[in-house]
Amino acid sequence: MVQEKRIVRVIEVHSGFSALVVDAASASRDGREVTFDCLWSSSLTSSAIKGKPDIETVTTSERLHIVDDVLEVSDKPILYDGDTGGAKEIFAFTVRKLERLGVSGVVIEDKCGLKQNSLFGTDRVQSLEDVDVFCDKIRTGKDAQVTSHFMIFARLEALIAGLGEEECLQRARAYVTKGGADGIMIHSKEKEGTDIFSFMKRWRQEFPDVPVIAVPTTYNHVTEDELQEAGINICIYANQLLRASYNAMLDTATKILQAGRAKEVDSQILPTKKMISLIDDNTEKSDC
Ligand code: SPV
Ligand code: MG
Repeated sequence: MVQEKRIVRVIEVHSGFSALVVDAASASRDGREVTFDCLWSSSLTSSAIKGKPDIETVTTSERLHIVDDVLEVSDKPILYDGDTGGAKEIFAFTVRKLERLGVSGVVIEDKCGLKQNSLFGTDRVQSLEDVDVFCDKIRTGKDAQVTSHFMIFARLEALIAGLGEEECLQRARAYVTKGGADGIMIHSKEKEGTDIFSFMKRWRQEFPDVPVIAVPTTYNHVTEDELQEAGINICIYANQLLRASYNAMLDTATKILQAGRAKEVDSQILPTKKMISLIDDNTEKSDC
């Protein structure tokens, strides 16, 4: 998909059900049909559905159960948010597990210590890993993979940690040339997105072809076309589906409490018939 030279559209899933929602989603934009190309297994939403903080407390086994559920019902490729990847010896096994499950790639971030979600920015301590240690981790993952297709992306947290573009560029160079990363993820929580565009301008001068992922959560006014123009290859909508479901569930729960019955919410929720056929569309097959 990256080689096709158009932006790859990725969205977060956190269950088999959310994967069915993504499969069902399509829209017409500028006269053509658009769908999501790929899925993102987010550490934030995989933690949030368990009511837990995004600090690597949800185990890899728990995370992989979710991915397994997703891949059983969706044919779309999936990228896995590998957090820091843990110790390199453990990351090697994570890579092999992901490959066996059918995951297309993993993104690991260059943080160390107790991982904090990037959207906290510098409100929390964001400690960055030593460059050589992180390169070694990427290299260990690349050596561990069995197929040539699996991709490892190095995620840059320097802008999140407030360390600036120069530090970010130096790290990105090292992760690709020394670590052997297949691509990078550039992350920021600035609202304007200007730091992303500035980084991309310099990055593309040096590395015209190395794939880059962006996660426009805070700079959500930026369009896919603008990201592509800046040289971004993959755009991840990293948490919008779970955030949408919180609002919808809270509203429904509140209205049921107010009315003392469920009739008032009927028009805003999935009809039961649609619900049961969505998760069981084999009626005809089981009839034969
Ligand atoms: C996630 O989706 O878990 C991410 C992206 O890592 S962010 O939450 O912005 O850190
Ligand atoms: Mg994450």
